[in-house]
Amino acid sequence: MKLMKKVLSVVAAMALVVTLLPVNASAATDVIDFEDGIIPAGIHMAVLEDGSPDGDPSVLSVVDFNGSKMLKIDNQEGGTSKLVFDVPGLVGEDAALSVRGIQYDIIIEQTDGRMVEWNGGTVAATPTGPSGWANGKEWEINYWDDTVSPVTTLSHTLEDFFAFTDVNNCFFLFMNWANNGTDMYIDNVKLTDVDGNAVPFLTSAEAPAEEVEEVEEVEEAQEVEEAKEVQEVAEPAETKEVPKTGYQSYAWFFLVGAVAMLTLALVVRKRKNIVE
Ligand SMILES: [Ca+2]
Ligand SMILES: [Ca+2]
Repeated sequence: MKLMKKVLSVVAAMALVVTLLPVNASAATDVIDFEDGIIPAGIHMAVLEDGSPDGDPSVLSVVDFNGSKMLKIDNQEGGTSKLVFDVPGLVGEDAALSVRGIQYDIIIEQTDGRMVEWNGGTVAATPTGPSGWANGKEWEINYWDDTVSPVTTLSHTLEDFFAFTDVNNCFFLFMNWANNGTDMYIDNVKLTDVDGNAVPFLTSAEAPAEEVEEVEEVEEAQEVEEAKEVQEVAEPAETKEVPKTGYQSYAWFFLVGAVAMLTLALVVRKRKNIVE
């Protein structure tokens, strides 16, 4: 019974490691590509103080478009769509004031049969500087060849004078002033510091915190030897370059092997008991 208990505890610990791997692998990232289907809490449509939409009541969702998952801004009433990138919500309060630049890809789609025609507004208006509208660099896509525009990369870097100074007032605001009912698709969002280096997003900030707690419990509950096994398997997850599927198949292979060996040990011991 003691051996069986040990087998079960090791299997449980290793199964936890396997479920932990994808979470660790996506804990920090330099780009939001929406491939996980999630809209980060720091990205939302602008609202007025009473909570009603500021501009068009556009609806956000993650959709498959142009061969990738993208954030769709579904314009509802032909008004100005205003999308907020809340910097502390995306990179955490500690890193927020180090952010100076934003970049993302955009596609415009006209769904009423017309061409894309003229679309434009601000890449990233900010609450810093003399005027919230004037601070952001303007963009325009003037496309009359199709109902869907080619991918355009928009970027804006704040001059020193416009740098964020208040973590409670720290965001980039995208706007489309076309007011012609076009929908927008956003992808590959990046934030950079004053030197142009990526500031990592905290997209899975809540999930890893819960998982780490579980690991601590496991380590306390298990014997030192078993805790070592958990660490040995968990280490490769810190190396970003290896694909997730690689970790998972490796970990599952390890798990299956360990179960087989421990079961064999149990059987041998039982047979030994019978012989005795
Ligand atoms: Ca994508
Ligand atoms: Ca629409």
